[in-house]
Amino acid sequence: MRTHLATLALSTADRPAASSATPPLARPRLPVLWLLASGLCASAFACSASASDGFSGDGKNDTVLEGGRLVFRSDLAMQVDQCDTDCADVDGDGLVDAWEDQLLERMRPVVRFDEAEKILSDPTGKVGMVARVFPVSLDPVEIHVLIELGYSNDYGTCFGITEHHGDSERVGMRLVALPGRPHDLVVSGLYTAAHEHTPNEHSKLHEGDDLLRIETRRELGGPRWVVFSSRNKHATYFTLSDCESSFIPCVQEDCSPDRVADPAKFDVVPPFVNAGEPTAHRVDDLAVVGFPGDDAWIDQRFCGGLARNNLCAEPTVEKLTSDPFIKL
Ligand SMILES: [Ca+2]
Ligand SMILES: [Ca+2]
Repeated sequence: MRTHLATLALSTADRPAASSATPPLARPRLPVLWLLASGLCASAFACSASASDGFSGDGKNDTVLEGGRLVFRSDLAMQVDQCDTDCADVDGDGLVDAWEDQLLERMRPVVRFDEAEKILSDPTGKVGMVARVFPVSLDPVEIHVLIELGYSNDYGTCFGITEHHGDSERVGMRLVALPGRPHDLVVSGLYTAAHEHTPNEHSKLHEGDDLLRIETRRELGGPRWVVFSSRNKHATYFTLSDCESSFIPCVQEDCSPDRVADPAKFDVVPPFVNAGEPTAHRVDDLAVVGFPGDDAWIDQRFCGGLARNNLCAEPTVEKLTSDPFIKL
């Protein structure tokens, strides 16, 4: 198990390649999971941030819980028209790309696996995130973040008969400005997709007091959101009880490690890429997060970097453009 976690973690080492496939970022990003893989820390979450990762834990580029609500604090300018240096906006959405990347680095969730999750022992197993950060409004500020949780395989239900290449799940975040604090955004909505767009869908939008049920764990000086990935099917749940109380025919949804010596080994912060916007891409080829042959923006089933067939998952572009926070 330890070896394969390292394999997953090492996929983070692809991140420099991701950077080379995209416009240069304003600052280097330390692959957090590389620390885990390299054995420099027993747990990525116990590591101190280095000076090179851009996250000092001193409140300048950080997260904090305020009244139970997750807040992102940055010392970078968010909007291009309020930015003096490192103001690239390749995807043309009015948000400074370096700020977008910083938000993803710090706010993308921990994925917590069940102790029997097959992807952790599959030599070809990969987990990666494909993200989009965009403004719905800049006055007042409302930012939406959509993150595809890409898995190389769905290991199936009903004795494996529905196993297929590629598994395309996702989460979403809605953030709004805090009064008088232009650099700080508070989470006002979270979305967890579970068997999205299927007859067994258990996707949920979390707002208001429901947000207080958020699970976090401390990392780099601040809390990081934890989501629960169901065993082998990878449906995303907000809490352990949400997962294990869901009913799906022929499936017993299990989440979170039970009766293991070190539960932290089942928490993964996958590598990510910021794909940009539908009309101005920052990346197309998802090889940069471990999925060669998959594309962020064309209408193509997601096959997790494995052989293509019609059983592969929903296209990544669907996960990046269908907005769960927009009420029709
Ligand atoms: Ca931008
Ligand atoms: Ca963007």
